[in-house]
Amino acid sequence: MKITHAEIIVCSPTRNFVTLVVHTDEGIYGLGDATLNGREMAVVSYLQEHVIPCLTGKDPFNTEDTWQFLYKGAYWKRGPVTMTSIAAVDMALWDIKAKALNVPLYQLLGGKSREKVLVYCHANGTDPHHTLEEVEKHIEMGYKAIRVQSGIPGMRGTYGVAKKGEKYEPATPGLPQQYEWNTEKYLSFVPRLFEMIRNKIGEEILLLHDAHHRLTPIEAARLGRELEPYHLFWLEDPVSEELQESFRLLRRHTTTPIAVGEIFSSVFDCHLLITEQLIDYLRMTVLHGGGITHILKTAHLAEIYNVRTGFHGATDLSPVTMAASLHLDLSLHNFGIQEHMPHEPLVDEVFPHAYFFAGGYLYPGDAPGLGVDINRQLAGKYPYRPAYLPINRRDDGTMWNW
Ligand code: KDG
Ligand code: MG
Repeated sequence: MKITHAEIIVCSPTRNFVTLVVHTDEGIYGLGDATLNGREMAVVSYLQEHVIPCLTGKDPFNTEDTWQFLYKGAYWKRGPVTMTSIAAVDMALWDIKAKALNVPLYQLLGGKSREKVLVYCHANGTDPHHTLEEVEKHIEMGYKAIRVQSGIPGMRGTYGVAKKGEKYEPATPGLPQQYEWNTEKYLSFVPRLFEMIRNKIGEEILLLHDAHHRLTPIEAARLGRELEPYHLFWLEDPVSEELQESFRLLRRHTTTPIAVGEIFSSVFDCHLLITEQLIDYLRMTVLHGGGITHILKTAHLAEIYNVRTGFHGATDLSPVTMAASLHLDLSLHNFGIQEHMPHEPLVDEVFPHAYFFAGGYLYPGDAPGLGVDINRQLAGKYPYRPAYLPINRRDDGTMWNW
């Protein structure tokens, strides 16, 4: 089998997605997600100008060699644009291989290690009362694990919280929206929020929280320690990820489990975190972490050090990534949990898929390959719209992590 050509489909059915379609001389094609939220066209250009011309004539079964060709061959290794582009090709090739062999992808990744994939959803409220309502609503929907984010009294908006009644959507058309940040108000509020939620719902539901890179290590240590009585499943992105060593300080002070990695591009962003056992869950995804080929290696390293996976699954990752994640989730021994932020119905229509949700779990389905397709005609009706992630500033105007 040979790759004949590849094409990129950019569409915006409620939000932007970049999809790579790799075609072969046997008529089988594979899909890869290439969406880098807020920087979409950089990946489009990288693929179009520098990657697609090199794919023609390659055997799509040689996933390892093609990965190394694109990684080593670029000379400029790593970085989100490069690794997202490589990931898109890698996903598409694994999709082709599994389709050609007429098996669901998980069969090529070790088969089933479990029957179903535990997921967590988002409960985002404008205030603690609304947040509790959202938690209770999601418990009724069958979720067994819930990420809890709440508006903070005295602060105008915070990470993860939309206006009441609206869905949370970080990327917005136009120039970046500005949010405000106050560490002191946040730190005194969050433990009280979790105390209230635990008192109302009891111990059974798993609770998670995302600090979205905003604290210093010692501030994060205080938060982790004060949250201990409420037994979080994880505290995500407590500090900025660039400095792996900073997790040593945090780890010394708290038993609250730590999750990190949705912005990681490769194993070299987390080798220290894994080998020193500074984290409990790795959030690096197939999409931004170099594809199935590279995630497999990273997850296997993590397994040795008792670090489990918790793949990023926000709505800016297309159903192609969700499918790839679910095949990995089903097969990796050290799977922990999968994020599930359901796409809008229109997105599911543009990307018809075999995976489905039932009773707090996702199932990848048994369609050959990834089990996702793209409806080109429908996608064509929703052209790309430039959109940005928000930015964040402290009360005095200092730029902060969003
Ligand atoms: O594009 C950025 C989002 O994917 C990110 O803000 C979502 O933090 C996030 C999460 O945990 O899902
Ligand atoms: Mg996050």
